[in-house]
Amino acid sequence: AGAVPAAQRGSWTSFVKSIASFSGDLSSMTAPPFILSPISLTEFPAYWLERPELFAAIADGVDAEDRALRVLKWFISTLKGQYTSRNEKLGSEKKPLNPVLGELFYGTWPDKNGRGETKLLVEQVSHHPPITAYHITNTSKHLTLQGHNAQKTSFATGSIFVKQIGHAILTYQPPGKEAEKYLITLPKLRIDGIWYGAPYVELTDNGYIQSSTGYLASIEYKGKGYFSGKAHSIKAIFGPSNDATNPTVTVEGQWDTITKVTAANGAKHAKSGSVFTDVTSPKEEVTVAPLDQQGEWETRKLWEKVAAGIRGGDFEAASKDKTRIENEQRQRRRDEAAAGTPWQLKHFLHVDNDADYAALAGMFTGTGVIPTEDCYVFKSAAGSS
Ligand code: 0T9
Repeated sequence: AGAVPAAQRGSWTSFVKSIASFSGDLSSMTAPPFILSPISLTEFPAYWLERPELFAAIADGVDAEDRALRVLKWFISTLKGQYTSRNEKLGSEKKPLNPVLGELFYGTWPDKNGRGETKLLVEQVSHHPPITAYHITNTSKHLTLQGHNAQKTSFATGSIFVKQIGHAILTYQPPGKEAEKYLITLPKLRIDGIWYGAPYVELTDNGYIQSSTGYLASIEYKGKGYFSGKAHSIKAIFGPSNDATNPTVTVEGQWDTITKVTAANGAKHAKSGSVFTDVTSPKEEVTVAPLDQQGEWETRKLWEKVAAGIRGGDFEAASKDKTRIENEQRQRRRDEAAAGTPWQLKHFLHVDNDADYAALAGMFTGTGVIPTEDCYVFKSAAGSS
């Protein structure tokens, strides 16, 4: 196996074997050093905003159909960052740091060219199973994205299959107008290249973006050897959700480079043959406060020594501080149990079923059964959701 350092081959083989005989929470498994990433999963929601101008541009849509297409455009443009950036930055997909309960990540993208400032807030709302909640706002454009993420993993034929649990809801609410909402469901992942120690993500199956204004984008994800024969292929059909057989716009191509439009006669806001998304230009990483201004629960401060150890090749130091963090967490849980005072989430509220989710999901599943899902909703400064 080319990518695995000679000294770690044995431990990689046993790691892969243990993945194969196990399904559930991969995040808690011990992996060999070469595959460890210094980045915590609480940082991942930042991928949503790495093209801030496309997010802001949703608010500039001239009508509901135009805005729904802009939501699809922004969404597809986030996929490259979400699913290929560890390969680009770290050489392969790597095992992220497993966030502790209450871990926080804050960031911003500055106002530029009138796009407005965007703020990101992330909280690890569960440790077992790991669940990450986030809230992203561009106040001047009246846009909010809120969601949560968890994963269910299984192993078959040499690949890891990841079902994403959770969803995102985008809200556009200009003052004095009724809120427009979009439910975004998340793709499934297949992680290939594991035997070689060079894992990478391919997306599979379907995803949906359902708007409260009645538009649905049905998205199909395929890898090499399927409809276009190319890796990272995507096909999205878009139109009124009550008329799925007559899409007004079809978008096809590669989510990590370019997608193009095929528009039906009735399409008002898209032209056949035009480029829909192009993510070949650089993206814009989130701005985070310097370490000396971060609180002890903030991701980069909390994992400072572990990350430095991983980056600098001092895995003993990394592992020592990781053990310290984990022991502190265990002690904290014991103390909470003894005192009968469970951990309080700082920014989110757990709800058994979010009404927005149920209403929007009910619009496209068409089964008459309204799905339920555990949700985390943002607590505003006033303390309500
Ligand atoms: C939400 C994203 C998610 C998180 C990651 C599966 C994965 C953890 C979750 C789904 C983001 O919006 C998008 C991208 C990548 C996903 C990760 C890829 C990955 O491999 C990890 C899992 C937990 C592992 O670390 C498995 C071990 C790894 C070393 C491969 C052998």
